[in-house]
Amino acid sequence: NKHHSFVLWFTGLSGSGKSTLANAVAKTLFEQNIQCYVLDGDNVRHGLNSDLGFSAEDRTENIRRIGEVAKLFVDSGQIVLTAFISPFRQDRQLVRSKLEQDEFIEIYVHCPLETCEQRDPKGLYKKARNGEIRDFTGIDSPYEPPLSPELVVDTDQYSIEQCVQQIISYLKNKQWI
Ligand code: GGZ
Repeated sequence: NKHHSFVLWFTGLSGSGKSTLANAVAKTLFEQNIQCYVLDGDNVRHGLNSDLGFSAEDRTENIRRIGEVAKLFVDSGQIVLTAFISPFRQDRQLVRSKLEQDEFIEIYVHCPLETCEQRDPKGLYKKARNGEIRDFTGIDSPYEPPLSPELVVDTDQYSIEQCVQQIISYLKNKQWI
């Protein structure tokens, strides 16, 4: 059962819904007997990248390594979903440049900062506003939105289920799944 291998690269602010979406898309793929794997902060920043923090340099190195790992997955014939803020355009472009056309699907998880800040599931925005955390994306560290992503999903206007369907429809339309 051979299929096209690719990376679904989710990018967006903390609290925009990247991990939730990536895991929901993965669940839908599993239900169709399509194997895939989700890379996110939980399995990468705590392991492979446990030496990295949130300075611009460390974020760039974080994304570079994740890009290399994603490429290994693609080379091994897998579908991989990555859920990292990946705030810098140039860093995402570097990952794209290491993969073939049609192997890098950039998904901009769009959600206004105000909404992310209201959600604040881990209380990190509050800490960033209080000055307890420095270099927090959207507060005192930049986020550069994609200029021409393959997909934009809006988690402020649409439900997770609707966003998942948008992504699945895109992949079906390409006849990749
Ligand atoms: C942004 C931070 C920070 C700072 C800790 N800035 O909502 P979360 O908690 O679960 O997701 C955020 C995660 C971001 O890690 P990434 O590897 O995705 O970032 S990057 O792509 O920029 O390298 C947040 C938590 O880590 N976190 N400190 N200062 N997010």
